[in-house]
Amino acid sequence: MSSRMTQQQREDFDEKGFVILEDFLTQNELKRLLAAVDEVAEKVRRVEGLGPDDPFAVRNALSHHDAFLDLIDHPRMLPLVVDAIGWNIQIRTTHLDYRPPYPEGLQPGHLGVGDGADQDVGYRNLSWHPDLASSSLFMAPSLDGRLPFMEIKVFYVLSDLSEPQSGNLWMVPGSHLRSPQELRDMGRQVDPEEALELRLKPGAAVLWRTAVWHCVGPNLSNKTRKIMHIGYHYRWLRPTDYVAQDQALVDRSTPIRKQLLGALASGGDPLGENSAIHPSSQYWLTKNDEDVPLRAWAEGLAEVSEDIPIHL
Ligand SMILES: O=C(O)CCC(=O)C(=O)O
Repeated sequence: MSSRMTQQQREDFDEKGFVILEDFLTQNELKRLLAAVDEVAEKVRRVEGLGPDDPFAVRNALSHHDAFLDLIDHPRMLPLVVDAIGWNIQIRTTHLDYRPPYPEGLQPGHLGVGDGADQDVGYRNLSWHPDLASSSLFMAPSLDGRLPFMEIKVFYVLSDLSEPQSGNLWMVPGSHLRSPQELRDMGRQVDPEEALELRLKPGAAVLWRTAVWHCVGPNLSNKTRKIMHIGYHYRWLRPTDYVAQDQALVDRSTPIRKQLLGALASGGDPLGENSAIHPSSQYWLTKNDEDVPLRAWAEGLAEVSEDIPIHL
């Protein structure tokens, strides 16, 4: 695999809205991530007073364990991320979802409609949705009613989701090219023929446009669903998970990681050189290339990958 998407991957990304990478994580990476999930799960249960069979989600997961942090600039994934969305990015969210098998007797609703007892007791993301389309987020429709391209996520599968109804992520291929209003008009009911239940083994990754309509199916298996989404968006948008990351974390990070953590890698004045009279947020329009080291990195990568494929 080269440092950029292959032609097939690019077609999948543009037309279906996602690229599936089976066996992406090594066994060692997977083992470390699963150990981290167990460690964080114990902490969450303690803090939130949850039992072992309760589902939970953690946001800003990168701040809870270095195994999660290391995913944000994963050396084999970052080139694909930058190829997909460019270098002017930061982390929007790092999301761990932990979903044990449904308790006996809990009835799931219709797929993607969110009309069941499972939705009522707090299982999340059961309704078909594109990200960012809620009326309290993206309020002005674009000219053609479709969501502009604002972000991508990488979905990492940590537990076995190769069987149906294991809490799989469902997607409607190509739906990023349709308008969120169409989904609302459909009463959020998607013809199952149009939808795809991603059946993936531990270690798989999916690079996806979050404008794709998606939902989580019920977990009727006997295995806990353990997954992560790492969301990347443009630096001039506001992240979900943080206003500013912990300074000690930023201080111990590489320049590229600092950028991804939403910090200014140079440590310069966030309002630019003339902050008193003509402030110009460097988070919005960067004048100093040192604040966005991914730019030079991406340019170097583009030169290298013209001749020499970098094997993943
Ligand atoms: O848990 C998942 O895989 C999906 C999460 C989701 O739909 C969301 O955060 O918007």
